[in-house]
This record gives sequence, C-alpha cells and structure tokens, in this order.
Amino acid sequence: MKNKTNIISKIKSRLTNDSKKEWPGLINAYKDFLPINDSTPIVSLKEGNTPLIRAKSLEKHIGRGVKIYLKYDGLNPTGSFKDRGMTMAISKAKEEGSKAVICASTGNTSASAAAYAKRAGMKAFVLIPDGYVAQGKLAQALVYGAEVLAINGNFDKALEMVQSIAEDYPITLVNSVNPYRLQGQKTAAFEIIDELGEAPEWLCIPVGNGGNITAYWMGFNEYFNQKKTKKLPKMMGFQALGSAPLVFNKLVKNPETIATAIRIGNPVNWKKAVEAKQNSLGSFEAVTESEIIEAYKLIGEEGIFCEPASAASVAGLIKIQKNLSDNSKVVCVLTGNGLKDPDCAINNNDAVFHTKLDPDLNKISKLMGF
Ligand code: AN7
Repeated sequence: MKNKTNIISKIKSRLTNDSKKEWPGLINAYKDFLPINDSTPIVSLKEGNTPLIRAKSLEKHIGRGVKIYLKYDGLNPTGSFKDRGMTMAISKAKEEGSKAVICASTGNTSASAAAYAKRAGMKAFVLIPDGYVAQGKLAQALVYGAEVLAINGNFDKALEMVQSIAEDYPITLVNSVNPYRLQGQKTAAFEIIDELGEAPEWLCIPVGNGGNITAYWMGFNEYFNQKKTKKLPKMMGFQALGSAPLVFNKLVKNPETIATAIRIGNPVNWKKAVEAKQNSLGSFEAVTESEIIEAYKLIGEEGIFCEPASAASVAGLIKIQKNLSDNSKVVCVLTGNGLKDPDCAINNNDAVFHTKLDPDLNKISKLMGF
C-alpha cells in the first residue's frame, strides 16, 4: 500500500514538473534577446521550438560525411516560420494600442497575421494576388477571420499598396518591413545553436522578400557575440529561377514560379539580404522548377512534407554540394508545411494511386501483389 502511494506521488510530481517544462512560446523563451518589457501583452500560440531533423537519405545522396539537418518550421502553429515574427509584431502592435493590422502576402504571412490578430482581438486586412495563393493558406486566412482583399496584381503591387495604406490610415503594417517581425524570426537561429551546440557551417534558405535570411543572420550574430557559438554559417539564399531578383541583381517585373510563396520580384529587404550574404561569405543561387520539385520529393522520402518554396533550400543544397567540405554541417530551413499547397502535392508525386476500384477483396489483394 505504501509502495503504491509512493508510485502515485512520484507520477504526480513528474506530471507537475513536466507541465512546468511546457514550451512557453518563443517570446518567453528568448525574452532577454527581444525588445519587450513587462507591460508587453504577449500574444502567443506557442510558436517556435520546431524540430531539427537529420536527413538520412539526403546525406546518402550527398555523401562525404556531410551532416544535413532540416529545420522544420512548417510545424509552427499556422504552418510556417511567419509565426515567429508575427507573435512579436502583433504583441508590439497591441502594446502600442493598435486596433487593426494589414499585410500583403503570397499566403503564409496572411495566414499568420490573421491568426495572431484574431487572438489579440484585432482586425486583420490581407491583400493577396488573386489566384496565386495556395489553397491551404487562403483557407486559413478565411477561417481565422481576416478580411481578404484579392487584387488583380502580384505580391509586389500588393506590398506597395499596403505600405501606402499604413502611411495614410491608423493601421499597423505587419510585413517584414516591420522590425519586430525580424526580431521574432531570429529566434530560429538561436534554436539551431541551442540544439547543435554551435552554428552549422552552412545555412540553406529560400528567399523571397529577404526577411528570413536577414533575421537568421541577425540571430546567429547575436549568439556569436554572446559566445554561444564560435563559428558563423555561410548564408546560402535560394530563389526560383523565374523570380530571382537577388541572384541576378535585377528587379523582376513579372515573377513566375510553382513556389508561389517566393513569387516576388522586388524584395523589400533587398539591401539587408545582400549584407547577410556578403558578410557571411555566402551566396545567392537560382533553382529551376524541376530542381524544386525533385527536392520536394526527396524531402518526402525523409517522411517530411514541406511546401514547394521550402524545397528550394534543399534544391539549392544539391546544387552547391561540391562547395561543401567533408564532414561539414548544413541546416536547410523548411519554411512552410506541405499541407499549405495540396494542389502541388497531388500534381507532383511518384506514388502509386489506384482509383475507382471495385470494393472486391480478391481483386484488391491481387493488386497489392498477394
Ligand atoms: C514558405 O507570406 O512573403 O525571404 O507573403 O512563405 O523572408 O520573404 C512568404 C515568404 C520562404 C520567403 N518560404 O521568405 C508571404 C511571403 C515560405 C514563404 C519565404 C516565404 P522571405
């Protein structure tokens, strides 16, 4: 009897300890590194703390002892890295007394802004390029209750418009020109160093507006200055060939790519992204549509589902593999969840998919090879 009580009290204490260890969201986890104060109302969906997963089949593919990690940021609450920035941007907007937020978006920013604004009791307006936002992202913005304005124009036009609206009217802009966005997003670099004990030699990341590559570089440097890592990674930014203004150092008027998240011709963080690349001795490279899809499938073979824009990081890694030294560490950032873009998945896979089958046991087991 005594024994039983002991066991129960042990289990109880473990449960309470575990609940104390619950991930508090990235603002609480990294508050010493973030511009918040005691009166900042923290608007959180427990974002951050996403897994860093070894990519074993990719490692076989590349060889030479190179260690590859996938930072699966598609596991954030709304399915993309945008939540890292949005928890900060919306918390600060609320602190400043803002009642409404606005953004332009290729999809993920609008989903994230809609969710965090709803949680903060604020109104969200999102401008999107009509017909060029993946279904999952649009569904999210609608369900989280944003007011969706789909324009006959691309992302760059939408961004120009929201910048002008935010100048003229009392509404907070939550695109990555909002400095709090990058502050939140830099925490992904902290998580990588916290887990690996040091920065990797290489960071491969898809680039659209250039916000995330800037934020990662900021995060790596802050930890470097705090002596939490002795090295800094080379920042490798990848754009889709049809939307590659940073690669060719030239504005793209009509950007095109299957990776609609990065269908951006005039990146708003152009200068900062170039600085991150130059200061880290990294580089920008373009990846083709078929390279993106090939990488998308290879990531699927790891048991991981990301959206096509995110696969650009792995497509890029494959492209630059000869530059990697033996036994070096690479982190590829998977920025968004595969469920965001079911059309891309259905149209681009090598799966065996039998349809319109008779529900006949004999036929089906025969089909299965028995
Ligand atoms: C999955 O949602 O610009 O270089 O409006 O959704 O920081 O712009 C999305 C960008 C990479 C590029 N991967 O990041 C938007 C938007 C995914 C993305 C990027 C985006 P940035």
